[in-house]
Amino acid sequence: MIEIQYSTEVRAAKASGSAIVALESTIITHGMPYPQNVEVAAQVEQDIRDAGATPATIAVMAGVLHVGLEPAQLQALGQTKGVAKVSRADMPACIAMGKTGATTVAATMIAARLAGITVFATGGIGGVHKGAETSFDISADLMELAQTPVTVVAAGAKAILDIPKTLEILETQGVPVISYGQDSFPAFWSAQSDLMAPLRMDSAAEIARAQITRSTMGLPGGQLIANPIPHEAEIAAEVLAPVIAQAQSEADAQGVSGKAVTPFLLQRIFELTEGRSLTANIALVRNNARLAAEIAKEMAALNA
Ligand code: PSU
Ligand code: MN
Repeated sequence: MIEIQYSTEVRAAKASGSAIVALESTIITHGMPYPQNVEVAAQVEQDIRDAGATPATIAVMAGVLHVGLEPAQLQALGQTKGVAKVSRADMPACIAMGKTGATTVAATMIAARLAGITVFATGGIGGVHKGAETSFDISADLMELAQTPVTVVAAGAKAILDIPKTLEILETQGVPVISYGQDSFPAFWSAQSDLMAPLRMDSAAEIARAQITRSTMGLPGGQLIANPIPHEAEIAAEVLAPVIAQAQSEADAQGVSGKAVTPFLLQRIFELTEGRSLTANIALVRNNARLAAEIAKEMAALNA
């Protein structure tokens, strides 16, 4: 077995069988600037505690897989420059080479499964990029959802992605895509979109039962919970469309490719909206953390 370093609170929660929510670290190192990244990460952890669950932020630090970070470790990660972004393909190499890496949705799911954690909150997942028909750029997050039994709570997918194609891949891979409390698939900065979600659930208990039923049937994989952004934090799609188009055309012009694409687009959108995108991002991540805590509590009760 791979060595896992647990934080004090996660070790205690595991010992008592209480609810734990995994959190990714790419959002800290590649998704938001310092110092807001550390402030938001700590706030999201506190939201999970306030909701009665234990947060487990996941990262590789100096070759050790951490599940739960102590406050000083979170600070250190948030300030380190040039941290690698690690997904399924690079996490084992990062550990083997003794390096530090921030985990994507895919890598966080893998670590959560190793640690026996079944619920994970984030902002947005990776997906099928615009122009994927020529670039073939499809996030490993989608294939991870098909094979690793973790329920991922996100606010839908960003319009930097081709959302219809992202939903098609998830369907092909047999991943349940469940909108929480509404019929349409939320579009990250907007609560509503004109796409229907394949499934809808209105309670954390249903979501927990669906994941457990999936595993009991011998089906591998998790589920994607699409939780709409709170109304007061929404940004209209018309405001963001030109910003996203500009970020995308800069990425194309500069030949940005591979795993650099998503961080490049997120950074440019942050700059072009003068931080407005960040305010919305914070509100939706906190909202996802609260729902994930409720799901994790239901799972813990069902597994007790
Ligand atoms: N989408 C967002 N915010 C993010 C990411 C995606 O709206 O922070 C990050 C997540 O860590 C996600 C990763 O798992 O980017 C996807 O990268 P890629 O497209 O290279 O797989
Ligand atoms: Mn990619």
